[in-house]
Amino acid sequence: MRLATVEATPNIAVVKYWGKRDEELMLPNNGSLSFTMDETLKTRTTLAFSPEFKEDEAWINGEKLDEKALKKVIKALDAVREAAGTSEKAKLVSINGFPTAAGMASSASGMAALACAANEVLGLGLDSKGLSILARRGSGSACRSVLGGFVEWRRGEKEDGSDSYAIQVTDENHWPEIRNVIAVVDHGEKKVSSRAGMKQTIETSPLYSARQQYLPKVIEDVKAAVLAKDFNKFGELVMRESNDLHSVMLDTWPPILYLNDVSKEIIYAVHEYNENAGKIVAAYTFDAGPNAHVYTTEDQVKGIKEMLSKIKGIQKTVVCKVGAGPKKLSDGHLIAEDGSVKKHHYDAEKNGIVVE
Ligand code: 2P0
Repeated sequence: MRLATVEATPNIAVVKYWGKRDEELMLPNNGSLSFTMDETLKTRTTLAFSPEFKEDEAWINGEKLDEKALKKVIKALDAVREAAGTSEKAKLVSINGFPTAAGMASSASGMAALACAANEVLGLGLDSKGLSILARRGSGSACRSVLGGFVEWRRGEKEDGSDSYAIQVTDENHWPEIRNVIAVVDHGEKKVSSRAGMKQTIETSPLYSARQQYLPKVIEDVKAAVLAKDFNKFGELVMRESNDLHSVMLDTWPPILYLNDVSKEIIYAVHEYNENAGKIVAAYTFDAGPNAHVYTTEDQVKGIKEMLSKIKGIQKTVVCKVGAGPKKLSDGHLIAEDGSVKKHHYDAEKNGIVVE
């Protein structure tokens, strides 16, 4: 048996991926931009391969995956096996090093960790481009989490997906003051999955094609604002882009509404906060759910937390910095040498992953 353990972190997009041009290869209709988060929200994954394993098995947050959930993991493992030219079955054990109640999607960090662990354990020798393509096969947004800092997922033009991968625009030290104040509004399962929702949008939203036309310019403008560290410009572009995404979701038939009344309160409160500041110092962005990610700078965190504390319905706030990307671990494996799953859990008080 061979194994490797990697920790990866989620990324929060400021220009969003929504819609595929190829569902099998997970190729997007548009490019996207994100910041990779720091270890506040890490996912640890141990991946093992052995000719003795009879079938693929996976455990996430201590629970063995059922057939339906396992399907997504097997699809990612098949892409790994294809790259490695092996038919060996795998065991995957993964845990989020943050409260599950944080309401954070972990598919990006999980699939990025899987790709990086596969690279190590099977000796694939992939560079960041190869890793990004492999992670993309597991989940589109995961292709951005193989890199730290500020990341661009290039749409690509080729049918085989060989030019659709993420590149680092700036590393985590370029704009170290950037923070993401996450307002956890709801941690329940979403009603419509991203995968189903984006498909439905492409099929039914008349506004979607307009979005596709102007996104390339938005991407260039956001990149320029980040490179110039111009928060005022960055913030406006980010909020307008989030609103645009949620407009096409509402324009979908039947409509998809991820924002709830608390999300809307946050939107109004951020605009009021900026108005009082006389410029844009805080910028909300929402993914496929009601939780707000308020991008800001370090000096504003206290004020923003105060502002959010007045809104009823926010369960907690979590503050993240920009992170450096995945990390290989030499110990702390979640699988023992005999192939059994080690006892492990997340300790909220110590804010860490404990392996017995
Ligand atoms: C993003 N989202 O760019 C956007 C914003 C949700 C809203 O990427 O089907 O979980 O696995 O490729 O990556 C969510 O989509 O979907 C997503 P699949 P994924 O972050």
